[in-house]
Amino acid sequence: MLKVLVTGALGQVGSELVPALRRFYGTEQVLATDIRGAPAEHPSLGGPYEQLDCTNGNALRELLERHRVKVVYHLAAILSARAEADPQLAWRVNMEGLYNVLEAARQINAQVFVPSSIAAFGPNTPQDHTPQDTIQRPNTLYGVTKVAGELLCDYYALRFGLDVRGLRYPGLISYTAHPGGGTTDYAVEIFHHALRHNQYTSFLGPDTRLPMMYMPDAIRATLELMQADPARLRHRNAFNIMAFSCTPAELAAEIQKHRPGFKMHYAVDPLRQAIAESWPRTLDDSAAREEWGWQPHYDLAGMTADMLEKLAERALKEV
Ligand code: NAD
Ligand code: AKB
Repeated sequence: MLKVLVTGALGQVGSELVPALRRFYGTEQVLATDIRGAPAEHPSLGGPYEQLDCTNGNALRELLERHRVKVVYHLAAILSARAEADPQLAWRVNMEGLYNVLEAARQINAQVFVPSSIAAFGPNTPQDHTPQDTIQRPNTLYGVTKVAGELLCDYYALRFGLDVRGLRYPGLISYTAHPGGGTTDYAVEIFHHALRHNQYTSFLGPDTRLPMMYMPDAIRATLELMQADPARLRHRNAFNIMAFSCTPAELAAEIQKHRPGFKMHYAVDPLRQAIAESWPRTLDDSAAREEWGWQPHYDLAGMTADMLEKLAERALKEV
């Protein structure tokens, strides 16, 4: 059986990817790791777990060899807003961590998944229907590490034949774990505030349009890309994907259809607003559709209805 290792498994993506991988490969086949010690309860627990700092190349290599790992999902990263607060840490985790993963995987010939982001684009990238292959001159440290990471993955594929694949995730919306310090976090926070307080103060302005995706679509995209026939993949790495695109005002209006009393306020954070304004508004994801059959299932309305329902169910269980 294939043995799988996930780095950064306690984060927003890992909290849903680890259970999905365990359903697919079997619980004992998937080793969840994170720099944090195992918390008392977490969706990524209930199976093998080890503490691992991905900037420690020796520890990473030792773990991959000891468990005879065949596939690595490398999720450990410092996201956009946190990276601006501590660029040195972000460089170490996002670049040294990625280099360690690629090097260790090369030595044991493991398959690797590496997420990139819409942050890999910058202010002079075409912002509407952003092409798969286009100008990438981001002005955030997070974006710089994402572009460099995409290039490093391409290099390992070309130079060493490593089977490394990746997606440029848009803002991800989910109810299982809280987001880890990004610019699109408002689109998750708004749901928690809607249910608890019936109001939310957005740190992005009302008309700030960004590409988004509901987590079930992101997890399915990840698994589908990793299973895709390599002969059909012309890009392999850094595929544009999106499900829908919305502004804070449009998301609030969608929530109001379910909760008519919901009130939206705005207190714009200049740092995160500037980051958001440097990113695409919509993406052209035709390469993903053509090369491995990408199709989103959730639009803004479907995602909103499901988020509100799932969060309300969870709140009832907690009472
Ligand atoms: P997150 O911040 O929620 O989780 C990252 C995890 O990495 C955390 O659990 C953290 O403890 C761990 N970590 C930090 N430093 C580490 C280290 N040195 N060693 C090991 N673990 C470490 O992030 P996420 O949202 O789960 O993102 C996963 C990946 O997807 C990242 O590459 C991110 O850039 C990318 N991505 C996420 C989104 C999104 O909206 N969530 C969008 C685009 C791209
Ligand atoms: C962030 O906002 O930093 C992330 C991302 C889009 O990469 N959610």
